[in-house]
Amino acid sequence: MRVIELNKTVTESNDRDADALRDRLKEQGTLLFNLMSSPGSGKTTLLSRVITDMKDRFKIGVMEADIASDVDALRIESLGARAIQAHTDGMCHMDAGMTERALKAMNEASAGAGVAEEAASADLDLVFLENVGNLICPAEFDTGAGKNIMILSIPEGDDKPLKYPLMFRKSDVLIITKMDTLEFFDFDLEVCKERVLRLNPDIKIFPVSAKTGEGMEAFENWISESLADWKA
Ligand SMILES: Nc1nc2c(ncn2[C@@H]2O[C@H](COP(=O)(O)OP(=O)(O)O)[C@@H](O)[C@H]2O)c(=O)[nH]1
Ligand SMILES: [Mg+2]
Repeated sequence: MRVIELNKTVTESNDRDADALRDRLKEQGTLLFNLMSSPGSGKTTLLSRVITDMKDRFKIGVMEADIASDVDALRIESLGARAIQAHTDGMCHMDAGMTERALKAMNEASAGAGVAEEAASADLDLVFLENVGNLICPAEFDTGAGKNIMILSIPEGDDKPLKYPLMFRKSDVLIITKMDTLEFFDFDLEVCKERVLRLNPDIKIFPVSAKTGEGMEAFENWISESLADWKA
């Protein structure tokens, strides 16, 4: 597994870098999703199901950002997606420069595996960045993604929108996952949705279980529609 060590980007403006990366990816027709959540809420499991369900229709790449280890990238690669593990030098988020370097390294690794270098990034339809697990710092840095997705899992509780409002405000989509565990927790789905919509009336909410597959089709349809809009 290719692992890239990323230090903090020293640049005048992360927002400007993010806009430039987004424009370049749009020209290529590659849609980058920034996936954010607490550790253990189910990012890698959700991505695994998306890859299994969608890899025959779309070329998919995944960048796994963590402080250490390569377990997530290995899991993803075994499913047939292009993958790279990025280590963030202890940092709790990815910025746009780090995302750009991780993308380049992922494409170079695949170029080495027989894909021509220019074609390496241009031929991907969907790229998912699994951001570092926490609900605070990733929300503060634009990565250059076309869409921001956050996950809240049932065991984390329905009060998280009250405690970490910024991430809920910044996200285009909220996945409420581990729906198969709803009966064991005092999570009130309707109360949670109301709290989220008060912070962000435009957010789309998909309750799913990545374990049973419940609700996944609606989320995957949203991914396909978002890509069609992005390429239009
Ligand atoms: N019951 C249940 N468990 C899940 C679901 N999604 C993930 N998990 C479990 O939650 C744990 C953490 O998942 P993982 O995908 O590694 O979380 P990440 O740290 O956010 O990438 C693992 O034990 C998964 O099997 C789900 O929909 N339902
Ligand atoms: Mg993970």
